Amino acid sequence: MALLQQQNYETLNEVSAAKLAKKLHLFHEDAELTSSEIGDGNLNLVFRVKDQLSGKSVIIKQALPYAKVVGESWPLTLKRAKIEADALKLFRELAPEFVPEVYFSDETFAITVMEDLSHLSIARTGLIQGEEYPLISKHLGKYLAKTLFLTSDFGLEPSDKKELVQKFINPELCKITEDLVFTDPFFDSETNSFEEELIDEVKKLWSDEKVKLETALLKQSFLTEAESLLHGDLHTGSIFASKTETKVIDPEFAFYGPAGFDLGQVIANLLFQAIANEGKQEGIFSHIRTFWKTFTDEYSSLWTNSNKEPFSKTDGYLEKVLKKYFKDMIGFAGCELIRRTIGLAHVADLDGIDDQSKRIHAKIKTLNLGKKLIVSRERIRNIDELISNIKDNLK
Ligand code: SR1
Ligand code: MG
Repeated sequence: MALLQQQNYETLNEVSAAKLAKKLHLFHEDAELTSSEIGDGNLNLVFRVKDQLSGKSVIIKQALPYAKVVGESWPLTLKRAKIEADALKLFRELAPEFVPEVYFSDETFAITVMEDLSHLSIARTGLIQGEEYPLISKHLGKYLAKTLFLTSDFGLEPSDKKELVQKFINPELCKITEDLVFTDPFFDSETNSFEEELIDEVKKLWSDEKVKLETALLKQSFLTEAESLLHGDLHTGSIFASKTETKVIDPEFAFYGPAGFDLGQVIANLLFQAIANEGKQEGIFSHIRTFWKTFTDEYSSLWTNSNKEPFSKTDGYLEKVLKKYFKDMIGFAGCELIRRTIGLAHVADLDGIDDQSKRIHAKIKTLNLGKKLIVSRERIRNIDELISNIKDNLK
């Protein structure tokens, strides 16, 4: 097939995706391949190619030169496919049990060929349907302890870390987050989208100088603090799960940023479930506790056993670092709650509430909780205080 000998990008379709898989010798030459486009995200094409004889299958993901969620009017760099493939490979080295294997990637065609995880469900969809993932919080705590510690100045020699910072410069995708998470929802911007019943609450937010000041500081942290290689978009739509397994996918937003950003996205996206369904609150709070405890236990053990920084044995240093991550996590979670409620790219947890008045009520709670977390992040001292603050806000 000519595809990979060409110099120029071309969009795959179901037929050319299957041909590509054959050309890459991912299947036996007698394989009977079927191919279907299964992408339901905001940005990319995703094909599953399967051999009907052996049952073997792979995923071929291709970046489009624009944001699918908006259309061709929003051009987007294809370089993100290389960032994603490189990040998947690195994260798999660091936390193999939680990351799919990459079989092949090509920068020109913006494709990544990887392990098919279709025996698992997208965590957001599963959670909405009432599935339970008893190990997801433990797994995510371990995954983030490893990826955040081992890519930081504590886990790497400074020159190795700087090489990675350079490799993962990702200005266009960072700009999406800078705008859609940290800016647009706090102003009357064209990208925002919300029900008219929310306008009074939204106007309150736009005129809340305290929330805006704290959000500006969180945005500054996102812009300037190259602590660790982040996934950068770690919501429950970027996680495949079952009762026993958890896999983190889609790191196209990866870049060096503040560790608390990934941590905060995880807890905010769990919180959408607690807000949408009161009956699930205790279960979600328990997940958030487990997530933070596992993260701090694993991170502390890496700190003790694998730290490259001579100051790491200094009394109180680890505690200071974890305290900073904790307060950043809370603030970034607040921003994520707000942006997924009134900005661009909502979540099905809230938008899927059919009853209009329940949905509006849930969204108002989300906005208020988001604001509360942003402004009180410095005062909340530990995970129990965080949960009790959240409970008070969801009453
Ligand atoms: C234009 S991209 C919109 C959102 O989709 C991605 O998953 C990120 O969350 C981004 O903010
Ligand atoms: Mg994504």
